[in-house]
Amino acid sequence: MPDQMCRVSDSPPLPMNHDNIKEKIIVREIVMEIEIAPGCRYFPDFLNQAAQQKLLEHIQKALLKAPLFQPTMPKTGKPFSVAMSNMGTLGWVSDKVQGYRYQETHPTTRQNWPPIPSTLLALWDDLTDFSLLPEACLINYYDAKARMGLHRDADEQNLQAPIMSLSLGDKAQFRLGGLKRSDPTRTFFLSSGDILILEPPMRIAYHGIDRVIAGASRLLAQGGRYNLTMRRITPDR
Ligand SMILES: O=C(O)CCC(=O)C(=O)O
Repeated sequence: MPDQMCRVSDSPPLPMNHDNIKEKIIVREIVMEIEIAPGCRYFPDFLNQAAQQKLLEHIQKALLKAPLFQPTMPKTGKPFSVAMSNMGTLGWVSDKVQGYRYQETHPTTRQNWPPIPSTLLALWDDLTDFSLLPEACLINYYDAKARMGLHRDADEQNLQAPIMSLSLGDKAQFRLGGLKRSDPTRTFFLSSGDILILEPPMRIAYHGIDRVIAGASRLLAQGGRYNLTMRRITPDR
């Protein structure tokens, strides 16, 4: 990857300053941060094995309450290959009739989404400079055939807030473009335990997942990959 900046820090993460953060995932003593482009910060291998396992348990617990569903494309109704669910006060959904949106409830169960685990809020607090906490944590599940086409995340009212993405399980080829769909793209792999942050000016950059490498990780018994993306939707509340 060209133009990388590599920052290695041996100091512990910043202290938490939000009352609702009770549990904290312990990561590495040495944290590597790579600036892939201004506004795209990559933390390879950030979560150690125990932290990945803990996070997986949080996801599994959330999915008992809010099972994975298969979103469909606006207008065509074509199903996504990625299965999804959410944690938080708001969750991202999509269907043929109403299209892309955030809503407070699961599209099938009609129940509120389970809360975002405090351990994830703590990571947001540690790694972003943003003063407001995320309201949605989208859970993407990729089996070996799933892909996510080039797109940008622009359904949020708050486009100043970063998007923080965590990868668990099989590694995936991530494609990062620019602010225009026609801009050149580059690819790199996201492996289990990696964190990626998109913030202005890359907050609304095009990106996607080209492919998942089956069998790259043994974290998930069934194989595949979970990706969590935490988003702030509203400007303030
Ligand atoms: O799976 C990933 O790493 C990317 C997910 C993504 O692009 C999204 O949820 O908008």
